[in-house]
Amino acid sequence: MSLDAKKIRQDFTILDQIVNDEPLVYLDNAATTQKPQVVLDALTAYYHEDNANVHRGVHTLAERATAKYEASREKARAFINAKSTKEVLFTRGTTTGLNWVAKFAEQILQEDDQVLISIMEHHSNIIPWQEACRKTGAQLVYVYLKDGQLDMADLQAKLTDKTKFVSLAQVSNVLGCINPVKEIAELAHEKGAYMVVDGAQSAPHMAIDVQDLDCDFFTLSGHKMLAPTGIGVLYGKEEVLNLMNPVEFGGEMIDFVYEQEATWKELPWKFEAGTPNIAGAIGLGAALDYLSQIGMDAIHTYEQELVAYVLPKLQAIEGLTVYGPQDPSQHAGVIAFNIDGLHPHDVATALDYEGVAVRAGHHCAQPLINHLGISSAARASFYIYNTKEDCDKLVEAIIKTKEFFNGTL
Ligand code: 7TS
Repeated sequence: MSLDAKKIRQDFTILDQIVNDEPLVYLDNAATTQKPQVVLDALTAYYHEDNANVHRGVHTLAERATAKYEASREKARAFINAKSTKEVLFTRGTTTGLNWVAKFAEQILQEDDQVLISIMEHHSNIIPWQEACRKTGAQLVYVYLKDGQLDMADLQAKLTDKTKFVSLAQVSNVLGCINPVKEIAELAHEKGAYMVVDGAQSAPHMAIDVQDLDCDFFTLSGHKMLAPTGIGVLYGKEEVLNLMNPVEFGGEMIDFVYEQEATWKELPWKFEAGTPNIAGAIGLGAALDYLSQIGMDAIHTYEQELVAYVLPKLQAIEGLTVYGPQDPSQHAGVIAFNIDGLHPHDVATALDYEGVAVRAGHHCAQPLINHLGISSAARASFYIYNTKEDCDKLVEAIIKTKEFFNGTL
């Protein structure tokens, strides 16, 4: 079953605007998505009707705010099919989640241990590991690419008894490839390593079942899946979270505090020090309801249809290079590209003149960009409200841009 993007668009009034005299075509969804009216309404209703701190008061507003906040945790649990809400920690987003996991790694890693990541990782899945390795004397090892995708033979060669953590994006924010993280989790576990999945670019676009993936950790960012900024989820298996020390300390996360020591609350609250992003969590709950109503399988199928439509058109443009897998069926809705002789920033600026919003730069993946032998790339990324007309507009605008810079316009 496919979805009705034109109907969905009606829930996103921001899309209905003119930019540089052209109707807006928003293709920067890998950076952040727009928010549907139901999410904005959930935020407004919370602030209008229920605003209070959570887990503290016995008064009615505090109870309502707490109930809504915890109801969102249950929605997040169901969305990723975690066993229990104890395994669902609210964070600021993927970056925070990965930092917490890398802090846990500092408890485990010893000199000569290894952490295995890939060259396509976002900086959020590189720098926390660099820090953990620097502090413990462990080694950060990279898996490289084959045909624009993760090289599984390289991964298998580098996954050894020394490997204590494997941490990979399920979908690359530049290459758009989908990594077989379930298969890799099995390989990692055979070697006794923890499996960490960066789901920032996958959770918004496909059904996630952490029990089926059998990963130890999974991160997502609300703002990339219709929710507000500043809210995300770190999933961890209960038995693993029980081994993990809290990263932040303070109010909300304690049971008893004495002059020299304190005891922590149980999971998941022992990780959530301080007043949390209550409105953000409630907004995330509304976003997850909205996505679930459409259906994550329908979303995945629809985006694959868009990619199957637009990728060949882009590949057919002379001088245009698409990075990542060339086969549309293996390419998620993130398409990074360059045009011979044109700087991607100029391309993005020219596309903006046509109302088409894309991102240009290193996409917080400098090691990958270096590995590809380029300094930056332009990137179009799609979501549920994008249509084939948006794809046509992108292709037309790129051709116009090429002609403009070639002096033929
Ligand atoms: N991991 C991946 C794969 C990402 O794409 C991003 C954000 C992050 C982690 C970090 O997420 P955050 O919500 O904590 O910032 N990616 C991008 C991007 O591609 N363009 O802007 C942000």
